[in-house]
Amino acid sequence: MIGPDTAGIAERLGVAADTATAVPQLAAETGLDVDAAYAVQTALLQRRLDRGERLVGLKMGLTSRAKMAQVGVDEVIWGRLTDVMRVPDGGTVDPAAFIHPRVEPEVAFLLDRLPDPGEPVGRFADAVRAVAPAIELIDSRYANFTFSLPDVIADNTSAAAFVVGPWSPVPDGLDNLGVLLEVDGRVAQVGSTAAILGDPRRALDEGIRLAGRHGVRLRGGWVFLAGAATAAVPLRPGAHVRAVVEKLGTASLRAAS
Ligand code: OOG
Ligand code: MG
Repeated sequence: MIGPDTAGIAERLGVAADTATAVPQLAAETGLDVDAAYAVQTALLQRRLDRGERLVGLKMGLTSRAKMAQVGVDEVIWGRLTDVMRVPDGGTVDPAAFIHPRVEPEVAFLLDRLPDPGEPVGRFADAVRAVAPAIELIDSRYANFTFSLPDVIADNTSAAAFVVGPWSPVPDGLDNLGVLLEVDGRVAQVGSTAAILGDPRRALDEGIRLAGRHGVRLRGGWVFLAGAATAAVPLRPGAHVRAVVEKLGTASLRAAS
């Protein structure tokens, strides 16, 4: 049997992102399973590397119940971050460059010394140099922000842009810090880092394990997004967004009007 056309699907999703034009879901129609979907994601990354982007990290998706419930997919997933997706803290994005952008509050890790795949992380503080509040801007390339598990994996887990706030040394506990997402000074979402797999440190074990299955090894110097602690909210033109994580501070982003 001929497998799904990985390169063709990656091209469709890549063009959808480049032109901010939604496409219909394609996993069911093309027989894409989870493994093939990660192959599409790798081809999408290659398309970015071919035009000069650099791989700078990895993001986890659906590590919280709030996120799983919002999109109706209940498996932890991971995707790739490139330098072009990074927006400086306090920076501005053009919402017209995206299809239906949403923002969500996250915790970022700056990776340090990573164990080999299959080895336990050991001391989290050895593997992670610093932590920061972060905002992820997600933008599903599928119409109506609706997708199946292989669809969202193929679409690089809706990754579109991210902001990392000021780095801090790893605090003693990361497992129960209050998280707020504010839009124009009003609280839009409230949560806790406990929502992220019970403790965002677990997201790193999962990232090492799940990416390792596909031959991807995390690297020192990479940014690692542990996944959103709350549901995402639509990013409207002109909005000012802040993610506040207790003890870690604030990351912010503006949408041009
Ligand atoms: C999938 C990406 C999920 C997170 O933090 O849970 C994600 C989506 O919601 O479109 O980035
Ligand atoms: Mg996210």
